[in-house]
Amino acid sequence: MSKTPTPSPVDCDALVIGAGFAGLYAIHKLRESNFSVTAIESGGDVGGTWYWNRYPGARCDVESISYSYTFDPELVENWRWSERFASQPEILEYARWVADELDLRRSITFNTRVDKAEYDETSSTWLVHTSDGLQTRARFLISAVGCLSAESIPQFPGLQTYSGEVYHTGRWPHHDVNLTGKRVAVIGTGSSGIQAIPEIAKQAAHLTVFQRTPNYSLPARNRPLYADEHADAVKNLGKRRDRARSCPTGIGIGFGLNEALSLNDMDRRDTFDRYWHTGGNLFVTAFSDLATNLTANHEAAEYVREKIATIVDDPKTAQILTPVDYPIGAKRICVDTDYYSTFNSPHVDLVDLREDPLETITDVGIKTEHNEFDFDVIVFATGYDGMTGPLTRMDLRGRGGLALADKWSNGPTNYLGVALAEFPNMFTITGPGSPSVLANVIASIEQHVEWIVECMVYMRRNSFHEIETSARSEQSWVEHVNAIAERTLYVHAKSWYLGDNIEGKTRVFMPYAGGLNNYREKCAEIATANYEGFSFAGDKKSARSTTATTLASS
Ligand code: NA7
Repeated sequence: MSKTPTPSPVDCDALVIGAGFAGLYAIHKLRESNFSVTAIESGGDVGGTWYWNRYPGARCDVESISYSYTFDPELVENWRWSERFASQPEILEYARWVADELDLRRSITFNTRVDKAEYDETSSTWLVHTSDGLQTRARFLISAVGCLSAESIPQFPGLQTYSGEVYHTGRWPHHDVNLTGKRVAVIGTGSSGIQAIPEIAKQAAHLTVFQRTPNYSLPARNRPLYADEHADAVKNLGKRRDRARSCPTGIGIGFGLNEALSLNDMDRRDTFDRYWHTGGNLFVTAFSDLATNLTANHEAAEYVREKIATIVDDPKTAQILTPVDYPIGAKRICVDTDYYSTFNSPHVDLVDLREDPLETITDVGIKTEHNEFDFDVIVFATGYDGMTGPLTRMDLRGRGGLALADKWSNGPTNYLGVALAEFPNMFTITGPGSPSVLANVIASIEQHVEWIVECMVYMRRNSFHEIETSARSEQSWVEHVNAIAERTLYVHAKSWYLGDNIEGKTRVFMPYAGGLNNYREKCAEIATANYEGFSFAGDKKSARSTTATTLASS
């Protein structure tokens, strides 16, 4: 970079977008490192995903002990999860508690959206426009918007004419939704639909599920979390944290050591039985090659298909619910409580949209090619514009007014999943190109936040006021991310990982599939090499005085 623009005063060192788990830790870490910070949150409270996803049955598919911050031993000791897999209300309560414990709320503006943020090249700052009509100037823009916050309702013809109640799982109302005695439709059988369907079935007079693609779902076998498990998690925090960081999944448990086909049929089945009865999504890690070898994967898929056939009474329904045309785990694996058995209830029906496609939403319900249905309520469990949507839905503009949506029109490009060429001084926590959704997202968040803040400290120490990556660094990272994805079975299914669920979205595998451990190492190497792949600009004197001004207000 040739020019070294003079920094101008800023309102804060960093503006963080979002106050979910990523935003909360970013605020804390930035403040701890003496950066002034303002966070903008569209919701009325902290929690992000867990603030919005209030649908019946919403629950985390990562075990509570792992789905917790690890950066502060006191937080680990003083919060006691009640269940093995925490429910949405409990996780939201945890986020609220953390915000209070660390006094984070004073840095957050709630019920406010970032509408636009533009990089000012003359001052190396971001000017952020928010829905309250205010503008905030910050040296750094840090996105903590999450990967699954831009909900998607497909534009079904007639949608606007429907006169009943309409809900999306990811924007479930904050008031009570009474489904008792109602005729309810659920469209979508991904993780959200699969969690919601058994709970909705308990309330509704009649439930009709509209399925386009069947999913593999594994029993959660949720249960109370025992006191000794909590005590062990506290006592062994250091070890747990190290293990989580040095394994691909970010939960301290990697893939099994054996290849699936190295065992005879009976031993392989015993292993699958063990995982199936233990519950949770670790079933897909039972063998070392389930994510990379189609033949090995077929064995696991067949095992689950057999289970579906034994749980579901009606053979035709079982057949519709059985995935056959993609490997297990290639779409995000689902974890459920009583999903398949719900279809044995006489008041629950399944419509196979592959056989009977949805034509229109009518004023009273849904019309498919062969049938018409009346509903009091339609629930869209139709997912998200994953990974890129939360970012491109804001009007983010880098150098020369370049819009992020234009830069990413052919798929996301960035460096390490954390920084973008032409968008200096901007960082994305768990952005595309990082492990994020393929690992324990809390471990991913902690790693990203720590890396970003350390980078900012490095800049302060060296009096740099601008950091930017290059198109070349981006290209090499994107090629690396794609090369890893091509070696996995993820590319053998249509999924939101590839943007398949959003019409017109370029098909690119977005997350980094090389494992959190390898990713961490790569990030650490780059930092140690003075942030190889980035360039810095700085004016010692003015950069220092700007920081001093803003620190005074923190
Ligand atoms: P998902 O996993 O994207 O699931 C969305 C579901 O909606 C899935 O079954 C889709 O079928 C279905 N869908 C989407 N568009 C349509 C249309 N046009 N017609 C019919 N059906 C449709 O979203 P979730 O909210 O369940 O889960 C998202 C993530 O949250 C999950 O992976 C976890 O990480 C947590 P399709 O499979 O596309 O045929």
